[in-house]
Amino acid sequence: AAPYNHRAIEAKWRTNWEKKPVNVNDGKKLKYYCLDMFPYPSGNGLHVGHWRGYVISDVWSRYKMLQGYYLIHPMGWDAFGLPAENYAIKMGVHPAVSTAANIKNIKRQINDIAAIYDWDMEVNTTDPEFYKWTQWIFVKMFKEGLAYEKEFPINWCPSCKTGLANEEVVNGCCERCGTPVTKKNLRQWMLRITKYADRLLSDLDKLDWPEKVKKMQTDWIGKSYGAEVDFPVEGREEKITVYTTRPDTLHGATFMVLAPEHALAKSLATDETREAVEKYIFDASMKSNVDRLQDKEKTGVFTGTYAINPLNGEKLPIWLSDYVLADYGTGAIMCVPAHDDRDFEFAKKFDIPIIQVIAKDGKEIQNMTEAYTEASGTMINSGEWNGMESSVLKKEAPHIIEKLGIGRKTVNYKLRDWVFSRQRYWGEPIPIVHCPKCGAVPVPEDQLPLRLPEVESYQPTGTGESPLAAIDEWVNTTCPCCGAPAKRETNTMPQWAGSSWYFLRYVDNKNNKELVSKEKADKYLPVDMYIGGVEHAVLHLLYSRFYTKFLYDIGAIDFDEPFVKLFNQGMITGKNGIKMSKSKGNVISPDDLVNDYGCDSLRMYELFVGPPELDAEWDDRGIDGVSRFLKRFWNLALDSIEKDIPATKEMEKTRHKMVYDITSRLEAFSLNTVVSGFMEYTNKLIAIAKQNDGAVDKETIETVTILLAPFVPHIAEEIWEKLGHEDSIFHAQWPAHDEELMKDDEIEVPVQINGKTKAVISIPAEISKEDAIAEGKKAVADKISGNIIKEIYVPKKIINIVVK
Ligand code: ANZ
Ligand code: ZN
Repeated sequence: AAPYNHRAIEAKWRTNWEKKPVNVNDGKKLKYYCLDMFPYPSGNGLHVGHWRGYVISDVWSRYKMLQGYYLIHPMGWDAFGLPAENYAIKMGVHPAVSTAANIKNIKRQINDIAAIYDWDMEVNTTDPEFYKWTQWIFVKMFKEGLAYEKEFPINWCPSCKTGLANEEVVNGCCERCGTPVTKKNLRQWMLRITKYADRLLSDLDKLDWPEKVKKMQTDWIGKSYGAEVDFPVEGREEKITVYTTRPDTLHGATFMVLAPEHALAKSLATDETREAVEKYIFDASMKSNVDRLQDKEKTGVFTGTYAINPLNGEKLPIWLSDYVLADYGTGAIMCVPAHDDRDFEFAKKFDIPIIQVIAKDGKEIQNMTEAYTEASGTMINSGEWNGMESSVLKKEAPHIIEKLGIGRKTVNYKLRDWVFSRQRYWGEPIPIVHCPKCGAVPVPEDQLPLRLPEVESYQPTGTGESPLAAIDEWVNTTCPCCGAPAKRETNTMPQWAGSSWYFLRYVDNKNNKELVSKEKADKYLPVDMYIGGVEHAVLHLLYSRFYTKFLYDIGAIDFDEPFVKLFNQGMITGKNGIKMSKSKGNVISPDDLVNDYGCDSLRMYELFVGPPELDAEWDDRGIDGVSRFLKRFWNLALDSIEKDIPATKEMEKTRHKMVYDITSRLEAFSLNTVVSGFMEYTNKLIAIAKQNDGAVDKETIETVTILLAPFVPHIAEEIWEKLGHEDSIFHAQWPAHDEELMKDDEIEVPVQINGKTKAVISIPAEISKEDAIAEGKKAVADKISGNIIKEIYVPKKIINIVVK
């Protein structure tokens, strides 16, 4: 047979597919939407690690096509964001220019994968025709009260004089210049994602997602039940409300701590403490969140003022400490050092009394050395509550507190509203006009998109405003409401804005009337399978669910979850598990491998390196094995086509077993074992061919070729053509197996004990020695007496059990 020439074959089919696309919508087929997390078009191009995800999604897509679906498999660009902006600051190249160049390069590389993307559906988040709808969603949210303004302490780099997103703070320092990051109160746009907390939590049940990701979202939303308790302040009118999940421990409170940012913090100081209190508040404001959350030694300052425990009238000193967060619960806590680790540490350090109120086995501990944090045991030192079981009291206490009129039961979430503004240039302008009379007024929907204007300098201004603030003719406008002179909002949206809804736009990307038409949304949405890295478990995947639910609520779409099924692929790493990156110099580019071995071999090898959900170390050498396998199959196929022999029983059986095995492994997403399955079965077919004039029947070759097509589309098309087909292999049907034909032939063998036949049993001809002996022993179990000293199976002839 002619040798396998990957270059010629791959070039030929690339041209053919371009001329005649294989994924066609005849209007009758069911749709299947397989989505990749769209990439950020970075200047570094793709490495073999990026290939993995795209190959996985392409294999799955082509498999679905062969099952008869019309495939929605789009690709686009998440192109706003920091790297393009930093590059602009450094090189003076407009982000749009560098982004366009990067897209061009990555698109070329993606084409090398032979992924079957529908480029007619392409979107780019920085295209005004796209971000028009990103802005439209914001306006809708604003009108529904979900977008609002708030003063908020954000990460602040005192050297770059700019606000930073959490992702831009690396180890407590500014990503750009390395200066330690502090906090600054800035007016921010917020999105009220907390309003959706309950639905985001309960609807996780509907999703066919990895349990790990569901758990991460559940923890991130962090729903907990507890109580708010109001503590009077000695000698003052105000009460301080604390949030606690452990109201059962109320008798054990020995002090109270407020976050330094708490509204009352400053005013609680007395003449003696004022200086120390103000210094503490100032110092805390200079600390980054990272520092505060890290478990360093506790710090704090006594305000000089006392609160009264509303349950028993005890006096509690009020302290300030930065281990209490301003934006969780009420920003104030009652401290029960006997039963909370942080409170225990604090009490020890500042010599505050510790009162145990829960006792395991009813015994009080002398000289506690650590907090007893379990909610099980008997209540002690707790007045009327003494003797109660603490786990029972924990549930009842919120009701008791409510009845006593000293507080109320609450549900609390860890989830915070979403800080949605960035003081940067390269993002979607927030479509709001600030009018001195009307306040914040949205840009009228028919005036969207509000285009990002050209600027001279991309450098942040230093005032905590975006570079847009420096463009007077853009900032100064008129109020859409009353016509008075007004100013535009100059903050831009975060990188996540476009990626929260882009998957809806693909299916109707040229619609200039709606975000997506009802008709197309009904036909093609939602996403059936979403494939991408696990690093997006909480942010992107939570934001997308929030946006989808919002769009559902305003009637823009008819479904309220975006991604039915989710698959997270593991990372491809360099040697010793080190992440591939340009700075580490361990990047392996696919370009040379494609040239030397071909796209088909590289695709298959990407899957062969390990279970797709796990990280895998890249080792070039393995690709040889895959490439040799393809050559072996090529030769077998061509010889078999030429000889055209009839099928034997064994060929038929092997074919059906293979269909069954490959399909079930594919369904289980066990793609690496699909590849090893191909290798095993091909070896088996080659062995069978050796006994049959060097060939197997054409139907077997045809079937295996279809099974291979999602993995190695070029070589599959070529063999398919040689088999005499005029239409593409991707219009063939995925084969089905026949249970009956898979079965091994049965043969009859005598079962002997010490050489005397005691039974004759029927067993599969290809049975293993162990299984044959086990079957034989079962058949003569009641006739065996004494110890078995030897078991013999002469294949297909006899089973003999030797006893003594
Ligand atoms: C008294 C108490 C006694 C508490 C005890 C715990 C154990 P989760 O489950 O995470 O919601 N807390 C409340 N607001 C806080 C804030 N802003 N910053 C830091 N800590 C805060 O945790 C709720 C518990 O964390 C609350 O219950 C409170 O301490 C603390 F034996 O109140 B607890
Ligand atoms: Zn106005």
